[in-house]
Amino acid sequence: MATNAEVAAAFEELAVLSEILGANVFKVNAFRKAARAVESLAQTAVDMEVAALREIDGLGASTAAKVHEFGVGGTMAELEELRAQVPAGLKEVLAIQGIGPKTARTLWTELGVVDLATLKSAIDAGKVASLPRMGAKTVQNMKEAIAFAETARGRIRIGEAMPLADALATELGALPSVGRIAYAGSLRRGRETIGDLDILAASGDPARLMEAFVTRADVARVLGHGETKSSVLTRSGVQIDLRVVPLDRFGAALMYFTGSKEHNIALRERAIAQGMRLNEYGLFREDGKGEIPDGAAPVAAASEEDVYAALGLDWIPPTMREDRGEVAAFARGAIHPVPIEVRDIRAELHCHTTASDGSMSIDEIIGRARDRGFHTIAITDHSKSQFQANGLDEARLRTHIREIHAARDRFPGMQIWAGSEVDILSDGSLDYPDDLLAELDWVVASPHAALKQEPKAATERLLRAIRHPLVHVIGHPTGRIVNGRPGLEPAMNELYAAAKEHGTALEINSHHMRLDLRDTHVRAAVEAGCLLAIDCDVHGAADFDEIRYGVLTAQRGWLTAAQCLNCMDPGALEAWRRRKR
Ligand code: DGT
Ligand code: CA
Ligand code: CA
Ligand code: ZN
Repeated sequence: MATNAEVAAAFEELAVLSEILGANVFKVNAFRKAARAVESLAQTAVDMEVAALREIDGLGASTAAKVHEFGVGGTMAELEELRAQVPAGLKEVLAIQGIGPKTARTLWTELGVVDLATLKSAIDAGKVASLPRMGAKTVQNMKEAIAFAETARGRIRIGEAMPLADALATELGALPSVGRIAYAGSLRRGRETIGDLDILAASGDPARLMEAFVTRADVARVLGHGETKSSVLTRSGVQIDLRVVPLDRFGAALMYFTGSKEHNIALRERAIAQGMRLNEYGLFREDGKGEIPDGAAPVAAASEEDVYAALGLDWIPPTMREDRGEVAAFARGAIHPVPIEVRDIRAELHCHTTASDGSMSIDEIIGRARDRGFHTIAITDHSKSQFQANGLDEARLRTHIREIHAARDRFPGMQIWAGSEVDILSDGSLDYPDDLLAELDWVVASPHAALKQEPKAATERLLRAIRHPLVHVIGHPTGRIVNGRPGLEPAMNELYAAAKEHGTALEINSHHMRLDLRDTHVRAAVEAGCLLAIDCDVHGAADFDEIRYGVLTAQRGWLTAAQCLNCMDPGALEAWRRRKR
């Protein structure tokens, strides 16, 4: 059955395609609104009656009918029509940072750009620069963004891969013959980008499962169709490998296909040193001649725990399987880090309301945080330099502070802080004067502009913000966008040292487009003894769910709850906040 995320993605695609085709702005906005509305719906949209759908804010007669249509047939006729009219390669053009549907339309209709290759030739031939409103700087930015995108080519962001894998596992897992199904590979390890999806299943009727897999509505091309392995390419261009393995070998197979390859190699060496062999079928003991007898029963194979235990190891979380010291750390008896879990998160400390560029009111966002079991929320709308995000000037911020404080009476169980996501300007000064910052309960300071600064200037800029006595957290410290732009490249070690010294936390921005700090930064910051905040940078209700990606990134950096602000109890968090006031 179609999830709300799938329906929302269909509306988003309708919006993009109709904008490329030059539809009027009302129509495009109606699709966008519908996407937002469905995304933040508590019930499953396709289960609802059309009449009930029409009542929802953001849906109208036509979009409600489309939700129903999607529920019945897995697509929308209008979407199929639009897809047929727009060259498929324009998708990769649209994926370039800075190129929106309007620009894509101009490039296509004026210059005949249909994919990345034709865009590059048009740039090289000087044709793009000759378009109206297209300065040399814009073209240069476009060139850099293309070069960056090409290094990421073929890898999709985890926020796109995970919903796809979840939906697939639910769909195929519902077949009566399927005993177990799980995703493996880089997705299970929580990497920020995914090359292809690796799905494992145990089934009493593999032929039937494979048939169901290769004939799914979402399949564009079947790359392979066998008894135990099949591969397909989805319409959105994602490769999915499905392997069927015996149930009593599921653990060994899951370990093998989860990887990483480097982690597997480290385990195989450990097995050999203990007179055993490890492969995708299990852990086997060698005979006197150093061989595995044909048909030998494995020492362990059914579960991952069994295999790790037989190797003298505690079970290693998939997010830590990168051969970065985890095998030694998890040797039986060693004290190893217990990585943080989503359920440990009890506070959201970076979010936006309708006062700047969020879609929720103060009360709605607090209510959503409370419903998640959070005890604390800091509302941090944008500061004045973020005019395109409707950043607040000083007068508006003072009013906003009063309104946020007034909400405390309506949510007696919650700790509610009036904050700001204040811009760190290019020289490291902040976008509000200190006296105003001092009136705020909570200050997240983030870089948003001048993200191509030289490393030295970037280091000075961020250090100045870290040392500022009124700043609690540095938000998305580098400003990078996954598969989008590299962001600042400061001397990270200097930042960690200063953050520790000044008691300023560094953020792991959970949004799958950001994941900033990234996994390797987190690991270094943890080792340096820094405190980290894991926040969702909530703009809409659905953003609270981005926490899973932030937590995966944190786990990859070996972060434990003890070093994370969002895991503190309310009293400890309040005491920590007050140190900066
Ligand atoms: P990706 O797809 O590029 O994001 O990265 P992975 O890690 O998902 O890699 P993939 O899809 O090529 O293979 C899935 C897992 O299968 C990988 O993490 C480990 C295992 N694997 C694949 N090829 C080999 C190999 O040659 N040796 C070993 N030891 N393991 C392998
Ligand atoms: Ca993979
Ligand atoms: Ca694969
Ligand atoms: Zn921000």
